Amino acid sequence: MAKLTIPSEELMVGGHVACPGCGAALAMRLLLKGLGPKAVMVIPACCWAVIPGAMPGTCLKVSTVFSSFESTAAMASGIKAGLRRTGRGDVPVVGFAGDGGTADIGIQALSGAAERNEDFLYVCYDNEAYMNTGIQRSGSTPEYSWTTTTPRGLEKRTSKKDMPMILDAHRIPYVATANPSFPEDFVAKAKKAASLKGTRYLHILADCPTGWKHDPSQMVEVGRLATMSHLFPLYEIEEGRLRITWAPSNPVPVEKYLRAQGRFKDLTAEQIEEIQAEVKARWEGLKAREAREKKAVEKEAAPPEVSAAPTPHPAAPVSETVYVKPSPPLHFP
Ligand SMILES: Cc1ncc(C[n+]2csc(CCOP(=O)(O)OP(=O)(O)O)c2C)c(N)n1
Ligand code: SF4
Ligand SMILES: [Mg+2]
Repeated sequence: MAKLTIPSEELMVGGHVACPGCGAALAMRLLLKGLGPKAVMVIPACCWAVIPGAMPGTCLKVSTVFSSFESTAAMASGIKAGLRRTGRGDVPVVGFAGDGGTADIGIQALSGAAERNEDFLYVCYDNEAYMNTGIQRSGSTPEYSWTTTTPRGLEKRTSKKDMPMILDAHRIPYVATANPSFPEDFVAKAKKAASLKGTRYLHILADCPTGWKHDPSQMVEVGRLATMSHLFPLYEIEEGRLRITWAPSNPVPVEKYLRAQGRFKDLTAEQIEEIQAEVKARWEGLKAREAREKKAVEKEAAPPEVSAAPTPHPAAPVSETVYVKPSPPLHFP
């Protein structure tokens, strides 16, 4: 019998108020299984600021701090510094934001924190639009997608920002993609990310039946098609070295994924062909990079007569905030 690798402990319990079939809800449930009960979540304005339920109730059994939309990474950096200062540096701090809060409005704080290699995990659950405020397009909305601000006939005409690769360009210790439709791979990456130091980034494809326009019962299947078609590949980049963690040997046509969703209802055959060609080119780029980096590592491990290959990018030092000794407290009468 196959051994189950996903912990049975539930850190997200009943009572959440997400729509039926919400991929972001499943993503949080799986993520917490990988992180464990000590995690402190920092959540900005997004669906997940609402999903836990009305105060004082919450479906989350971990500490949660709500940040302003743009400051998730800054707040996570500060919380981690405070925990370190008070001798609790082992507590994992996790920013958990939507694609709007990551690719658009929070990108400055995230980029700054990643450049300093602040010690936290940042998770973007990417439902490819500003869902909480009514399905407006974000920088992560894919080309030709319908949203309320890219209506029929005026669908989005620019590509989705490639956030994992943008974070990889910051040379942080760990970047990975994950998909709740592949739970073992998902939880393994959450666990690994939690075990590392420095800035770690997890990019999750989070189906939103409300905005993607399909029946909620199809959430897991639509997510599967995203990876089965190579449109959302599963990979991780550890210390600059990319590894594809799971891939189908026979990808399904990307049309199957697109046709399963109302937001792509009006796509023409030519547009689908264009998307298919782009998916193929990106996939081949990933495969080529994986092969190149594997070869470099093998060369490095070879006996000394083989010329030493350059190591993948060196890890930046983990940011340790320098503290100025506080001056004695002021006493007011
Ligand atoms: C500075 C600021 N601008 C706008 C808003 C309004 N707002 C709240 S949630 C949200 C959408 C968030 O989108 P995303 O980050 O993709 O998360 P999702 O809602 O899709 O889960 C917006 C625009 C806000 N709260 N603060
Ligand atoms: S709008 Fe989408 S992301 Fe938000 S709770 Fe509903 S299904 Fe989830
Ligand atoms: Mg979103």
